[in-house]
Amino acid sequence: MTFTTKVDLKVFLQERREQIEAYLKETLKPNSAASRLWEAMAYSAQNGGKRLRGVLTLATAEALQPSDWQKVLPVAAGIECIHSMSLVHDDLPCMDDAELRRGKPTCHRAFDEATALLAGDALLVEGLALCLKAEIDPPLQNKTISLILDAVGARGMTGGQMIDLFETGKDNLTLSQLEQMHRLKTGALIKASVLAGAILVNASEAQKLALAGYAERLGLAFQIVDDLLDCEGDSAILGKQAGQDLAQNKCTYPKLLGETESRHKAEGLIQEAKESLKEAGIEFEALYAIADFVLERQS
Ligand code: GRG
Repeated sequence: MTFTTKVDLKVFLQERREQIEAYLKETLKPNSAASRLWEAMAYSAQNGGKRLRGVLTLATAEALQPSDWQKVLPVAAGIECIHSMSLVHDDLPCMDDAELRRGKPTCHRAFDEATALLAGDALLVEGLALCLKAEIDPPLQNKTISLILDAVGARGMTGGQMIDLFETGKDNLTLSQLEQMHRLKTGALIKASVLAGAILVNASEAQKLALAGYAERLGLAFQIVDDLLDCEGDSAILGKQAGQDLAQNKCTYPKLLGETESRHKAEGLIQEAKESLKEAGIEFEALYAIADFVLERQS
């Protein structure tokens, strides 16, 4: 697939997002038992969002296996459920106590705290169940699930969140500690999204290595841009309240490096991410275009 303009990427992203949305809509249909729980799950998982992680899974699979990538759709949707869970829990009063998410009241504000907690729990389980639905050889599926579990648990996102909650307010993180926290909190799931797409289509070790290099840099750049948007972004476009990092005295890239240097760092990482693909002969343009999107995004 060749993208000649940014419009092409927009169309690609839109199509892939719509495929994920349609899959989620079918899966998170209201259920008569515990209907309030299903409503809260659908409210939190079907409410927009860029679908970056799911699109990365699809694009990676398509890059390596252009004819048969659609079989990974359940995993892409599952990863988006897991990501939505992390946002619901992150927004809870005991964590970031956020009012807005994706332009709407957060789950606990729209429903209540207990419902939001349970909706997050159920989205996690539903997401993992979806990851088992792809029609893929069981050994590849097992590897994928194990990768995702590692990325989400104490060795990944949950560990990173713990460090964020209990360390970053202390104003004493070094750059490498900040980076380590974000590798876990944000980077691990982004990396797993890419590698899941690769494993599910039986990528070679060399391809997986190159894609890991791509995804690690992409994840870090994504977080730096996230920190910059919190400083410079517009709450209406962000769909959440800007300026929260400062209000909560969080340690961020702009705080440690300044805004200009932080942007340079993100640009350098995106360049390296693309080189990692190029060196391995992975030429699928969507992966390059997604890297640019991560840098240029406004929300
Ligand atoms: C219960 C196993 C378990 C884990 C929960 C709460 C938590 C542990 C982790 C929080 C992780 C977190 C919220 C990281 C922030 C990542 C981040 C920058 C999210 C924003 O992602 P976008 O911009 O969001 O892709 P959209 O809305 O576009 O999907």
